[in-house]
Amino acid sequence: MVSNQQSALHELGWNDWFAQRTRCKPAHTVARVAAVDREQLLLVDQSGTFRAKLAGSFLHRHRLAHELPCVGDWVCLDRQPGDDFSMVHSLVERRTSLRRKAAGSAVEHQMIAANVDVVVIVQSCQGDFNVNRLERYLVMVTDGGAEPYILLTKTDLVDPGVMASQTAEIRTAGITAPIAQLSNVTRDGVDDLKRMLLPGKTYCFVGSSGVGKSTLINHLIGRELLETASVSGTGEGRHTTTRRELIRLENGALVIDNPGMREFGIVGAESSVSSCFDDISTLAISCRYRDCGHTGEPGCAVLEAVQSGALKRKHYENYLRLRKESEFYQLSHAEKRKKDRAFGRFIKAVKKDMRDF
Ligand SMILES: Nc1nc2c(ncn2[C@@H]2O[C@H](COP(=O)(O)OP(=O)(O)OP(=O)(O)O)[C@@H](O)[C@H]2O)c(=O)[nH]1
Ligand SMILES: [Mg+2]
Ligand SMILES: [Zn+2]
Repeated sequence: MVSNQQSALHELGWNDWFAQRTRCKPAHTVARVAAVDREQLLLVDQSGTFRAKLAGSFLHRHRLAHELPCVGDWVCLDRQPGDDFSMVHSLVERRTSLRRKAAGSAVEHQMIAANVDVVVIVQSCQGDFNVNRLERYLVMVTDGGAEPYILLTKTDLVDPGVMASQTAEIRTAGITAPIAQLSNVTRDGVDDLKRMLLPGKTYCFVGSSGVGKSTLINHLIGRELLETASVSGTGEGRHTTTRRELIRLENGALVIDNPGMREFGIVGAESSVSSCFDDISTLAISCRYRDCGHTGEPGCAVLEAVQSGALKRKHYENYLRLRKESEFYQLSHAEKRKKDRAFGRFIKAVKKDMRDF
C-alpha cells in the first residue's frame, strides 16, 4: 500500500505533491527510478534497490521516448516475492522534468531526468566557461521547473582574477542564479557545496564532458564510485560517464551524474526564455508596443539599449536565438509540416529558376 510506504519514501524525495497525484492501484507500491538500462530499470524504495521491467500494457500505451520512465521518475509497480523483475504499470506525474530536443527530430524530446529539485550547471573555469551556453542551460532548467545552480570547477587552473571576472560576466548577463566555485584538486569549495545539498532533495549535475562532474560526485560520496577520466591539455574530455544514476549521499541528498552534453536543443515555452533574460524583460516594459518583438519595432527599449551599449549585443543575440528555437519547437506537428512543405516548394522554385536562368 502506498500510504504505508509514504514516510519512508520521503528520504528518497517523495512528498505530498506526488502523493496527491498518484494513481497507483491498491495492490501496487511506488518506487523511484535510480537507473535505466534499455528495457530494464533499477528501482529504489525503502527496502533498497531492485530490478524491474515495463509491463506490456504500459509499453502499449506509451510509445514516445519521453513517456517512458527516466532516472528520477516515480513509478507504480507490482512486486511479487521471488520474482526476478517487478512490473512497472504506470508513471507518477512529473513535478519537474529536465529535457532537451532529441537529435534529428524537431518534435520529439528526450528526457534527461525527472523530479529534480536543483540542476547544477557545471562549467570549468578553464577552457569551458561560456555565458551563452550557460544561458542555454538556464532556459532548459527553468522550462522544466527546477532551480538552477551554477558551479565553476577547476579553480586551481586559473588566477583568482579570472574567477572574479567570470562571476562578473555572469551577473552582467542578468543571470541571478547562485554561483559556486571549487577545485576538485585542492578541494577548495567542495565542503561549501556539500553543505548546500539538502537531505531528500534531488540534484542533477549537467555540463560538458571533462568539467569534473563525476570527480566531484566521488568526493561527495567519499569514494571512487564513478569512473572519471584524464583529459587532454585543452580541458576537452572524451565522454567518460555513459549512464545516469541516482545516488544517495551520506547526508541524505540525492544526486544524479550525467554524461557530458555537447550540443543540445532547448524545448519549451518562450516564457522560459524570457524569464531567463530578466534584464531584457525589464527593458521590454518600456517598449512602445506591448507585443514588441524587439527586432526593429519603433520605440523598442531593448534595441535602444543595444544601440547605446547598455545591453551587450552578444547577450541580445543569444536571447533572439534561444527564443527562435523555442518558438519553432512550439509549432505543432502540422504547422511544421506546412513549413517544411512551403520550404520544399521554395527549393523547387529556386531549382526551376536556376534551370530557366
Ligand atoms: N585541475 C583540475 N582537474 C580536475 C578538476 N575536476 C576534475 N578534474 C579532472 O578532469 C578530468 C575529467 O573529470 P571527470 O570528473 O571525469 O569529468 P566529467 O564531467 O564527469 O566528464 P564526463 O563524464 O565525460 O561528462 C579528470 O581527469 C579529473 O581529474 C579540478 O577541479 N581541477
Ligand atoms: Mg562523468
Ligand atoms: Zn521591444
